[in-house]
Amino acid sequence: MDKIKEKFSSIIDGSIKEVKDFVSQYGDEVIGEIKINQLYAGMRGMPALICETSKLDNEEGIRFRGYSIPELQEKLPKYPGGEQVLPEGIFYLMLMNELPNDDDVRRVSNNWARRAIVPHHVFNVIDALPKTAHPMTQFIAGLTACRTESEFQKDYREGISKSDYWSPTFEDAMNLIARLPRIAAYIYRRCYHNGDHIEPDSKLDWGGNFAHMLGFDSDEFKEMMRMYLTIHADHEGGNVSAHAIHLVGSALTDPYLSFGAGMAGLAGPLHGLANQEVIRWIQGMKKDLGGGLPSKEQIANYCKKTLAEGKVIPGFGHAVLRKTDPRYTAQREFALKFMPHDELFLIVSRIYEVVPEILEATGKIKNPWPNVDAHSGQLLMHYGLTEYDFYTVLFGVSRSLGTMASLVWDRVLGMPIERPGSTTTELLKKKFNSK
Ligand code: CMX
Repeated sequence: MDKIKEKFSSIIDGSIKEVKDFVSQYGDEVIGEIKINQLYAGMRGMPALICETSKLDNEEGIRFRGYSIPELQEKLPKYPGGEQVLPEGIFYLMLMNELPNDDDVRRVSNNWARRAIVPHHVFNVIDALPKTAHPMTQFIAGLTACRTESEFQKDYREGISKSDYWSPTFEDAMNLIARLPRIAAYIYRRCYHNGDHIEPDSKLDWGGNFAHMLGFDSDEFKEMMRMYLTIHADHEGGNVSAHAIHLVGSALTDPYLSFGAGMAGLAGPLHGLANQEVIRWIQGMKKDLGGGLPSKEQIANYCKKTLAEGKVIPGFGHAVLRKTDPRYTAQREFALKFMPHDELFLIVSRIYEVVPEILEATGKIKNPWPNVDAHSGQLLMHYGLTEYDFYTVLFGVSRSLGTMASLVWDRVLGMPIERPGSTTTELLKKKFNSK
């Protein structure tokens, strides 16, 4: 057993007992009520899931195992000589519920580098798709093709006991995380660089190596990638991608297919695909206005036009958050430091000054503030990663960190198959009309 797994296995018995004791003591307590309008409104605000890795506060934003993004920027280990924290660290924290030290993150990096070999048929599956297929289609095809390697699926067929499910899930989760950058980079180079692929550099960290395989070798881009992969890692359990992974995983589907289900959710424009939509929307605005830095008034008019056409302004709003997303702020701080005069950054900043007031004036939008996707494309465009159809794949690579740590915990805690009840409008009407 490798050192990370050994350490993880040493903490799980205590956690299982803690949860069992808690549920047996407080299992009948009530934590909320369900209103009819919540059933018709995407279950907003309904506490219905356990997700140990992170928790979203509507005013403050995300906390990973209790730590906010600014706190983690202080506390997590950084790449030697760098200023941005390593995504390996946030994974370690979410998995172990403990802050890592430098050795811990180095061990995670090395562990993933050892696991990173992608079986050849995965590339063949991707190559069978036209290059014009959306990168998320190729990503889902590639990562689900890795299922041939699933330890969980193999052990289940061989009759593994329930209490050991976590172990092959851990193996699959670690292998999947390790392999995703290679699969993603393969798609990127295939679609946009004539299939001129770049071999991994196993001496680099997970994010640095990903940047390298994409073809971006500057230290600054690597730092940006580490930050990007860290802040997108998890957003509690109820968002579409995390929830889909948990839900599908609850049927004891292996981690590869479960993660594929989540990525199908991430590929929706109201969720992760919004990161590409933001850049598409800004480019549409620039085209309409003939280029250059649009004035506040021009941005306002373009927003109003978008709304009048019955479309959303991508990158703004959130189902839970009610303030500027701290993931937006982290990216803005990075841009202020490394590219304060970049024209697209100036546009993104101006949009931030204009859009909330316009959205607020509609009277129906609960959160007029920017979310993570309002900023991420700008950073990538700055460094020349301009093929925005690819952006959601980057989000997906990062999202593996939180969702795979969660899935391992689901198996540790023996989370049962998820099966909420549903009702019909007819039945509800009968119940309440008779009152
Ligand atoms: N532009 C225009 N209208 C918006 C809007 C926006 N950015 N955000 C919300 N609205 C609208 C909703 O479509 C809804 O309209 P109807 O009542 O006509 O259906 C109304 O305002 C109320 O919505 P809400 O309760 O404030 O928001 P929801 O919880 O329903 O939806 C979200 C949240 C993110 C889907 C929505 O704000 C949105 O569509 N934003 C733009 C897309 C986006 O940036 N998504 C990325 C989110 C982060 C992520 O997952 O990556």
